[in-house]
Amino acid sequence: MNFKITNINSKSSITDFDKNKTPEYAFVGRSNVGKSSLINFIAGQKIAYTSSKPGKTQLINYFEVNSRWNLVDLPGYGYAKLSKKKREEISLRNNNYLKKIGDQLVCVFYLVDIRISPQKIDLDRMTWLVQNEIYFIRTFTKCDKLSNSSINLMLKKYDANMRESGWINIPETIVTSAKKKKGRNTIINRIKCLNQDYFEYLKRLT
Ligand SMILES: Nc1nc2c(ncn2[C@@H]2O[C@H](COP(=O)(O)OP(=O)(O)O)[C@@H](O)[C@H]2O)c(=O)[nH]1
Ligand SMILES: [Mg+2]
Repeated sequence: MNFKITNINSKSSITDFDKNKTPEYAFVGRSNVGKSSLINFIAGQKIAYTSSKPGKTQLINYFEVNSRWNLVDLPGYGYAKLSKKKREEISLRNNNYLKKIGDQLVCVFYLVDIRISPQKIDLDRMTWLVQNEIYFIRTFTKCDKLSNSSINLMLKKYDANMRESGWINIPETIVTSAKKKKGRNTIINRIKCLNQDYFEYLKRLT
């Protein structure tokens, strides 16, 4: 499946001008988790800037796909080498976007590195999404780094940890590797389905 990227845009915040009816899919997670790599993998072309140095993307980057929907690369959380002020600014930028955009934000892909046990910052961010009624899919990255049995073990541990932290329903989950090209079809099919639901919802509104 080839996508046509019809527009690329970077902004520090969204305004009413950015609010329209185009469905958006935002990629959220800690710095260096693999957001830009996953976006490039899904798009099938290098559109987002990737780096082995964390903390590079500090703006909200929009990629319009087939003139129909948007992929949104959000700045990463928690990069320790940035100043506290800068980190707070990024966190605020993310929250503003996520809250302001409204129904147009169809789904957040919340990225977590499959090798790392649950971090407070990730659980807090996912809780925040639930509290703000933002639908998200827990998306594990870099699964090429582990064997299949270790992947299953990490998933089980992550779920157990979430339950211990009070989660009753474990979020929908996708396992990916941009490097080994795993999970693209699952994500694309999910986006297709959600796009369909979203456009039907828009029709019902009019
Ligand atoms: N092994 C492996 N490395 C990855 C994968 N995805 C990203 N990376 C690496 O992780 C680092 C950060 O990736 P990037 O996409 O820039 O992360 P971002 O800061 O979340 O946008 C880079 O060195 C990537 O090459 C993956 O699926 N497998
Ligand atoms: Mg990035």
